Amino acid sequence: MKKLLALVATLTLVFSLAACGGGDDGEFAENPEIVGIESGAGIMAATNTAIEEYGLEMELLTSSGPAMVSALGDAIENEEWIVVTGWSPHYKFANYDLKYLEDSKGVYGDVENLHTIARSGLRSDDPKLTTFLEDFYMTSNELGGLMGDIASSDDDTLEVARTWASNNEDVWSEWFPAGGLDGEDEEIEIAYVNWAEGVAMTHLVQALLIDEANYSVELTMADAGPIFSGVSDGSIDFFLDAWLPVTHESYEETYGEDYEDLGFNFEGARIGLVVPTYVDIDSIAELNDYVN
Ligand code: PBE
Repeated sequence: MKKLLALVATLTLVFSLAACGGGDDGEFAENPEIVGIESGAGIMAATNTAIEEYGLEMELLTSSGPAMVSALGDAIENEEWIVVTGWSPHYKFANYDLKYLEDSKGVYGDVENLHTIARSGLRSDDPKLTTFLEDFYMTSNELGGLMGDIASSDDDTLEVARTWASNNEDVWSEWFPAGGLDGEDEEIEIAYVNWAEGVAMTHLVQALLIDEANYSVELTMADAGPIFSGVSDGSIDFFLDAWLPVTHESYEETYGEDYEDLGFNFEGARIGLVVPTYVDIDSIAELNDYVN
């Protein structure tokens, strides 16, 4: 009986191996989809282009940044194959062993920067705040540390940002103009999308503007489209998470004349399709070989 079971097991193994590379039972058979995020994200548009350009037989699932990370975590726990729309900076690379799939067609562009964009009137209304925002800049280690603290804590995000700020005064003190910044209780509207890097940067700036500069700060979470349009029509003061020149190119084309780009706050960002390292392929072009 044992021998028979062993034989069956061996045959099953042989058949499953044979199935890889185009059989009916590909490794993505359970999940023949790319786990995406919010529909307004540039990476979603890029992924639809990738599906066309590479002729991928996979659906793109619309979800959210946090839901994508939890789908990734669940799949990794079960060692299942999964492919997600991924980007860096992001704490998922610190928590899991992941890799970008090679993009030989260059659909996802090259490395890019995160920019701060502000409503056109902000500079004349509040030149010192504008200078602060121009000087706001984080290195990969700084932002990665803050994002990691937020991801691993159950505390309120603003409180985590406050704690980070109190431990990193040398980082942020340089952003304040000589003579300091006093908002005199002025109300500032900041918008952000539920993307980990933007959540982190936005709550840090909120903490600093409240605690160190006497502003009253309103945060609004929204999708990227309404945010770009809000910064253009002046209902939002600024947004810290504009990915340029590639990911948010279409928003820049539509709204770029109507807001002020205050320059980059982070260098070396990247988007693409991301898989756990145990997923045995290296490129987007290979995906179809493992779909049933
Ligand atoms: N992201 C994170 C965004 C920009 C920030 C890569 C998911 C996007 O694709 O629009």
